[in-house]
Amino acid sequence: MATNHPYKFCFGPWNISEGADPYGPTTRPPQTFDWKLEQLKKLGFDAMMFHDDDAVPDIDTKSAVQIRKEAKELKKKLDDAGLVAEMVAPRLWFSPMTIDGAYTSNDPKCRRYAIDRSRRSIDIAKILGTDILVLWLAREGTYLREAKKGRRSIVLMVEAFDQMLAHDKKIRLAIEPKPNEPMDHAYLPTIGHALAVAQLTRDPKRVGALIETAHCILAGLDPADEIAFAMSFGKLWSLHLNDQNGLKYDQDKPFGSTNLRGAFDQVRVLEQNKYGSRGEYVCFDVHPFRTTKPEHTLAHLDNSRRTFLRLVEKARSFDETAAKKLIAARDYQALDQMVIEHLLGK
Ligand code: GLO
Ligand code: MG
Repeated sequence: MATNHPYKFCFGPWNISEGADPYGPTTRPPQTFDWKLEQLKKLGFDAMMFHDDDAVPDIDTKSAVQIRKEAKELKKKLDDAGLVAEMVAPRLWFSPMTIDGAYTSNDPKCRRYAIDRSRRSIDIAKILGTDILVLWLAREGTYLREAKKGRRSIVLMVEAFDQMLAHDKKIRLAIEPKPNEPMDHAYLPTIGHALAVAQLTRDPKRVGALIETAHCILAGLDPADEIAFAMSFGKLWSLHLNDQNGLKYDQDKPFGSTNLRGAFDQVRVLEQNKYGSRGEYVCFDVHPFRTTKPEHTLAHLDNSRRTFLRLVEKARSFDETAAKKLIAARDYQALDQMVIEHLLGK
């Protein structure tokens, strides 16, 4: 496996999940946060991702002072374990205040709640030592087109982002687009939408993106091209690698599980554009299959990292000179077979 690689890896506590789905209960017992942190370290990962309430549980019931105190305790725990926080993300989809959306709710009280909670998340991020606030805009969209005005929703989101940018001079917002689920249609479904909306904010330089493989596939787009697009703007600040079998519910399969060639193409574009050279992490937003037994509850994370590193080797050993010749001769048929045989190995 590629040992001389520049990559740093992370996952979030939610990636060690218990197997519940909308049709059935959990299939594995829950694990404590401390256990998850210990496993992260043992698996050779470098950082953890945090929702605001992964960092400070029951955040809505706590005072600002209490939140700061608990965030500082967590920071110490991470320091002691030699780990860091990659990002913090406000979880704006669980509370009764976010039923009709967060920043784009039709109720001004709910919009206020979403902005206040985002500000608290920024405070937590600062204490944990990360300048990245991830915004997966789960409920910013509609089930019903007539329920909201699309243009007004964009204005509301930009106003919310501006307030976050004003709250802290250093914070960077990494928008994680996803076209659907839980909404029928999301307002920021692709990287192009995320980067376009960045331009409307008070500080476009501090608004970038996070790409997730499955979300690109759900939008009918090629994840490798989406990565290349964001990197062309210097705006790929984080990455959720996983896999997805076509247009259905969000699957969060292990990286490479469905489309190995697509995974190779993602790794190749990351290598070509030196992802990670500005401190960016490779995160695996993957879940165990529901059928996974408790004793194998970490396999999907370890496997995703192994596959990634194997594909780094494959990207580096790909015969670029031979590929160039085939491209010059417009012999894409031979190029296609060359890629297949390279991936199949000897
Ligand atoms: C869901 C998203 C979700 C986010 C996470 C961080 O589809 O991928 O897992 O990445 O909540 O904001
Ligand atoms: Mg994700």
